[in-house]
Amino acid sequence: MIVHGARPSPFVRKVLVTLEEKGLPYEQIELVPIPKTPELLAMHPLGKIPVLELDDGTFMPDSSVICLYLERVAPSPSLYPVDPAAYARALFLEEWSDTQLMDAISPVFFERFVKPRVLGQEPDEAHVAATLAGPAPEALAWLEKQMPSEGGWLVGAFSIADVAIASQLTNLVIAGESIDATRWPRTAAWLARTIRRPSFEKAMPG
Ligand SMILES: N[C@@H](CCC(=O)N[C@@H](CS)C(=O)NCC(=O)O)C(=O)O
Repeated sequence: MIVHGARPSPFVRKVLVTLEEKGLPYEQIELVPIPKTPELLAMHPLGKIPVLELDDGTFMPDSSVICLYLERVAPSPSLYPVDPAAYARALFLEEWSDTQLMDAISPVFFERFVKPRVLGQEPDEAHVAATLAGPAPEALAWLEKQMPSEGGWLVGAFSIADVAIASQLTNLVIAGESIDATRWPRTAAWLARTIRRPSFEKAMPG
């Protein structure tokens, strides 16, 4: 299998961590989705990353779809709870992460990483400050309430919920921010625990 995508993307990271957790062999080919080339649009109708290329040469878009596919390909270790309600909660936390959390924190990463490194533009620190003053802490306050009290993971065993949310939050770290342990102690401790996993260590950009 080949993962097409750029390692700094949180959605690509989700897929790489899932592959690592499951011990599946893969190759990764660096692909930045700007501009949306005809080649990229042929692989993904929305021109986004990641795209998983299967051994038969077909392309599978969307990190959530890819992770569910990988769970079927390699059911053990499972990243999806068996209990129906826990399964639904893990999927909801993944969805919240991919949409709400992404929107709340991505301006920091966009200004400090994508603009200077990909677009050759100056970061807008006012945009960063506004994000860190409003949307980001609102999302982190909600997330803190979902965290386990001592150790452990978001939905019982380590799951796709942990993979998805940590894949987003690591981009705050890459952009030079940290999770304030005085405001969000459970989230800070959980993130530190999560990114120490070998899967995250291997999936982070070099
Ligand atoms: N729901 C998609 C979101 C993927 C996504 O938005 N990827 C970003 C990179 S982090 C992208 O390709 N952006 C380019 C664009 O939206 O034009 C998934 O989970 O794969």
